[in-house]
Formats: sequence, structure tokens, C-alpha cells
Amino acid sequence: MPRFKVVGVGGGGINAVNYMINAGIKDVEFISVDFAPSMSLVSRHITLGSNTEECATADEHCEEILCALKEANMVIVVAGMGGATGAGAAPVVAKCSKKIGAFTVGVVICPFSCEGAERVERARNGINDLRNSVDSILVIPSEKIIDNLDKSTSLTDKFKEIDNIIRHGVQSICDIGHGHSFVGADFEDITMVIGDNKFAYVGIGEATGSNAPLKAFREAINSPLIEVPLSEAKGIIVHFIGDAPQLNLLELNETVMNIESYVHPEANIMWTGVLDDAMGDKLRAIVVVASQCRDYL
Ligand SMILES: Nc1nc2c(ncn2[C@@H]2O[C@H](COP(=O)(O)OP(=O)(O)OP(=O)(O)O)[C@@H](O)[C@H]2O)c(=O)[nH]1
Ligand SMILES: [Mg+2]
Repeated sequence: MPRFKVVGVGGGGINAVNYMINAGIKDVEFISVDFAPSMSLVSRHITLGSNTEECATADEHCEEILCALKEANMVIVVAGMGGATGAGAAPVVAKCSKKIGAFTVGVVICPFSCEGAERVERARNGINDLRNSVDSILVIPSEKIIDNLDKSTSLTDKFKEIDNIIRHGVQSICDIGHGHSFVGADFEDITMVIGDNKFAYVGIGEATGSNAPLKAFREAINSPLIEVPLSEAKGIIVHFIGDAPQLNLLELNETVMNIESYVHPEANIMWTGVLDDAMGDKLRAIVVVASQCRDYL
């Protein structure tokens, strides 16, 4: 089984990782990296020094980072890009991951606009920076979910919404990578669809009743978090989660036969599914859409 390691960098990255741990993502090793000693639930924490040059300081900890990442086949680096630590140290962790030959995915949380223009701008630069050190970068444009939230939602609760979306994305990648899909997709397939330096986006949909696969798929591809036109997508993973009665093979088949009509003619298309009886009568579709843009704008 391929070894997966998820690294939370900086406060936001670590909160997102703690959320995954609480949600019960299995067979993954969790690591955290920050300036302060962390309260996180991970199995290993790397405390950076007190230097204000986050990147330089992280560089000094490369040996420790390399040691923590040892033997990983895939490393997922999660960070909020609006702060200094995440934006500064995530590229260092990613470079270490590439050095050991692991497939490296950056999951970057863009700030909400209420956090201020400076953070938004820092995030844009941070993403374009990190991009050079990863195989694939999964962008979470937080602000895009704002219309779906109640106006009175606190910033902490907004972050939790984002953490939940990230954990679904990461869990899907891990479940498929560990070979849990009943459609025979694996780790190599994921690297084919989202690798090659693509930007990726995650969308989630849920439905019940007849034609649930199509309804959930449509909701997922219409997620405001998918910032690129689907017609430009060079890769798409469509992952279904549900209890056996909801995973109606005929309906699934009709849905997946249609995927190619939505994406670029050269797109790599992959569909997968896992059984989860805790889903009750609900079927969830998680899509990861990958596109080959040059820069994050
Ligand atoms: N999803 C999520 N994002 C968060 C959370 N906390 C902060 N963020 C995002 O992450 C960005 C960076 O904030 P922090 O992670 O606290 O900053 P840092 O990377 O530790 O950098 P410093 O400035 O050195 O503290 C913020 O602008 C937010 O957009 C969280 O709990 N969940
Ligand atoms: Mg911090």
C-alpha cells in the first residue's frame, strides 16, 4: 500500500489537519510544521526557530523535515497562504518531499476577502511560488463559498466549512490511492489526472433518491469552488461515496458515460467509488477538476 503523509504548515494548515484527524481519515501519517510548539493531534510536530524569515528558518530544518517524510509515496502539504508561515514554509516542505521522490500535492487555502487585501495578495504570490515545488496544487478559493453561508457565520465557522471541504478532498485522494475504490483505480491513476503541475479544484455534491449519482455529480461540478471552466479541464476525478443501495450501477454508468461531454476532449477522466454504510440514503459525489493554467490569477 502506498504511504501517504499529510503535513499541516502554519496555524491554518494545522487546523485543517486536526479536522481531518477528528474526521477519522485512516492509514495516513499526519505531521505539522509551525513556529510555536503545537497543540495539534499529529504524530510528529516540527517546531521552526524564532527567526522572522520563515522560509530561511524552514530551510534550516530540512534534515528534520526529510526525516519526517521518509518513505512517503505521496505527500500532501496543507497551508493557509495569507499568513507568513504557511506561505513561507510550505514550499520548503514541498521541496523536501520532491527530493525524496514523493508525489507532492499542495493544498492551499486562499483567505476570505474580509481578511484584507494584503492577505489576498500574499496568497496569490504564495500560490504561484509553491507551484514550482509541487506536482499538483489544489486551490481552495475560500471566498467563493460565501454566498452559500449565512451572513452571520463567524470567521471561525467559515474556516470550519473550508476544513470540511479539504478533508473530503484529501480523504477521496487517500481512499482511491489506497485502493479502496470498487472501480479499480489507484495511486498511479491519481498522479496521471492531477499531476504534471496542474491546478486542481474540488467540488462536492449530495443527493438522494432516483438519479442520485447524476444529481450529486451536477451539484459537485457546479460548485463555486471550481474556478476554471469545466470545458478547459485536462483531468477530472469523479468519486462517489454511499451505501450499496444508493450506488445503483445503471445510474452510475449513465452519469459517468456523460462526463466526457463536460470536459476538454483531451482530458484524463477517472471515476471511482467507495461503499460507506454511514451515508444512509445520501449519495455524495466529490469531483477534483485539474487544469493546466500557467499562473494563479
Ligand atoms: N481552513 C482554515 N483556514 C485557516 C484557519 N486559520 C487560518 N486560516 C487561513 O490561513 C491563513 C493564514 O493564517 P495562519 O495559518 O494563521 O498563518 P500562518 O501560516 O501560521 O502564518 P503566521 O502569519 O506566521 O502566523 C489565513 O489568512 C486564513 O485564510 C483555519 O482554522 N482553517
Ligand atoms: Mg501562525
